[in-house]
Amino acid sequence: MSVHNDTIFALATPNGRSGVAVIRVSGPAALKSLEYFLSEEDRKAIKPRFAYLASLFSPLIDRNVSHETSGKMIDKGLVIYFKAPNSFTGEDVIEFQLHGSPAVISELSRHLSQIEGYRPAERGEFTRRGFENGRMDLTEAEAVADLIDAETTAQKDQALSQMSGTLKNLYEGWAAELTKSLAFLEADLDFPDEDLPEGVAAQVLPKIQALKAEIEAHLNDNRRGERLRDGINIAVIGAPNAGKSSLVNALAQRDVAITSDFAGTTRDVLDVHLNIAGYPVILSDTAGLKPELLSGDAKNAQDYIESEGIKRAIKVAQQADIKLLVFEAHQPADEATKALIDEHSLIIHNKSDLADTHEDKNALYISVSENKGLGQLLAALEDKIKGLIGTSSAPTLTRERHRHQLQECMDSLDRALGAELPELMAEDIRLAVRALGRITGRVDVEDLLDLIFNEFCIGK
Ligand SMILES: Nc1nc2c(ncn2[C@@H]2O[C@H](COP(=O)(O)OP(=O)(O)O)[C@@H](O)[C@H]2O)c(=O)[nH]1
Ligand SMILES: [Mg+2]
Repeated sequence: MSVHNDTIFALATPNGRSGVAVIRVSGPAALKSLEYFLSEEDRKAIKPRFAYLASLFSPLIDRNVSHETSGKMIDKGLVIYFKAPNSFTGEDVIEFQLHGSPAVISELSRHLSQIEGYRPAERGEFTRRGFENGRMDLTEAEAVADLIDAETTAQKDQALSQMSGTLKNLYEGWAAELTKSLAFLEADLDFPDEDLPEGVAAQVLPKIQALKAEIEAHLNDNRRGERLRDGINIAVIGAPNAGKSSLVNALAQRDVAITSDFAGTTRDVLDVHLNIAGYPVILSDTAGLKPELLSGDAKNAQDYIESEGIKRAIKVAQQADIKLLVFEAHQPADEATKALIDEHSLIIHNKSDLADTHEDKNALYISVSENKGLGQLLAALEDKIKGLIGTSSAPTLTRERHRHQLQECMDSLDRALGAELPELMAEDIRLAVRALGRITGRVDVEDLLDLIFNEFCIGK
């Protein structure tokens, strides 16, 4: 049964004009909306989980309109009834699919707010009710938000997998295993002696050790789930005039960054969001590296701003998941940029049109202005991204929140392994189970809920 007394409603589709608008109503009094807007005949014909075409009328009970306008048609559309508990929220839900007209939407919303016990929904409130009524755990609820925010296929796939319970099953499975060990320990707790009984040690310790290794492997995933959710940071770094901004524009396929022959055109870091082979990427254009500007005092405002830009460029380079190091093919390699070469960088020689030889085997030769080599560059980037994210289908944790609790769980298991008394071991295992329970939302999460569901839009 639902834990809420009030009935909420919201437009579930974007505001404004559209072909269809969906207005959702959820709560114990959801069916009352049918009494308000539908003829008795239509109301009686409605069955759960069947779409029913009906005319909606402004209710006679509406005191804010004159007598002539009550009973006037609001719109004609589909009505779907989801009977509790078989709905997204676990409560009675009515969905009105009407014409996506601002006038229709505002008229229906106004009437809904006048029904007793009805109020507009808050952000994520439908999903929150689904969680509170046991329709999904927290990781699945978080995945709903991720799915709605997903801009690329890889993000969508990850969200869908989490939404269908991959993380929940993993964490609940671990919690169940620990609970078994706990039961075993507790059965043995009456042992009077100080030492851990041998049977307990033999049964429980290997299990905890194995589980710890499994959690550790899950944590050591190179942050691939979080990277996929938040976007992969790629920094474009190089000397002034190497063609960094031109490259960013070419990859973005539009003029986002200003380019020119004047060294020092790009001052601040400029971020562009891209979709590379289904992966979300944040490409950062940066100021050209000029080591001399970083050392001495700035002589003028111009230099000061540029040196600030260079400091930022270096910071972006350090934090990036991947670096595109841009050199000029016809010039000696720039030392400051060369110093940044590592396993996370791609070496790019731009302006290949100006160079006679292409002899650096580790580099990609491109010419942005002649549109040469960009296909290879994209393919190389895709490989790097795949190397980073991995193509494994193992469940990935997608939030720092999960990571933090798993770390707590590991710490407790460590203590459990070192415990000398069964009581203490049991207590630490209990703490480890709690940490897992906080991820799925089974324990201690009241204070977290506002934070989690505020990420949502209204109507979800
Ligand atoms: N010849 C040639 N010139 C290029 C190429 N790519 C960029 N440029 C030019 O190099 C200059 C500097 O480019 P810009 O993108 O502003 O360099 P940044 O300072 O590294 O951002 C501009 O005049 C560009 O038109 C290229 O592939 N070949
Ligand atoms: Mg630039």
